[in-house]
Amino acid sequence: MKKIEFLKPVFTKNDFPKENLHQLILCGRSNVGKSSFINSIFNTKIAKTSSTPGKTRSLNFYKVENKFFIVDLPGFGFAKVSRKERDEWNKLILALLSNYNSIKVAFHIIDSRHSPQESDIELNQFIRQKEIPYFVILNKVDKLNQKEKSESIKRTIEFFPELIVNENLFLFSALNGFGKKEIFNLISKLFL
Ligand SMILES: Nc1nc2c(ncn2[C@@H]2O[C@H](COP(=O)(O)OP(=O)(O)OP(=O)(O)O)[C@@H](O)[C@H]2O)c(=O)[nH]1
Ligand SMILES: [Mg+2]
Repeated sequence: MKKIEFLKPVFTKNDFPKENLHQLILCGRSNVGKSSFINSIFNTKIAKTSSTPGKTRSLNFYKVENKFFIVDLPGFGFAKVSRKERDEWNKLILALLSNYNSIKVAFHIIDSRHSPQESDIELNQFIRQKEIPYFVILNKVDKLNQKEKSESIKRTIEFFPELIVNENLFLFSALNGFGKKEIFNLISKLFL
């Protein structure tokens, strides 16, 4: 398995790592399983997860094989975060995506049981506007049967017609590892 280490939590622009490595950015609504994604893909418990939304409160930088960063972002759409904290996060994420000089790929994680929400649509538009290559990952498919998996794909493509299954749209379960091999191959192809 690949070596992953937790580099540091980032709360302000000045804390961004100086090392100019490529970045895989994990984004999506709170509680969709962004931190669990890291643990599952790298067979580790390095990322803190919680059944209570709002667990990740900083931009958490992980370094993989000394080759690239994975950046685990705080989820959006979490009502209990104060306005001030949310504004700070937004500024920080904007700084990460806009100014920080290195190649980035975004993994937009969505709960496969639900339609994309307004905030997912905004995120999709934002990523596209920044011309960041991105992939959508429908997580928690362990909760779906075959028919529901197909429905989840169909529904997601209705919102984001540019998506094609197994090209830039993947089914995944951090719980039972469904789709893990495909996503691991994708990460290897992109960064390793
Ligand atoms: N059934 C199931 N549960 C999952 C899966 N992935 C994550 N979870 C659960 O969903 C909850 C949220 O997971 P996290 O990984 O903390 O989610 P997050 O997106 O990092 O959340 P924030 O840090 O709040 O943005 C936890 O209770 C996880 O155990 C999955 O594939 N299947
Ligand atoms: Mg998290």
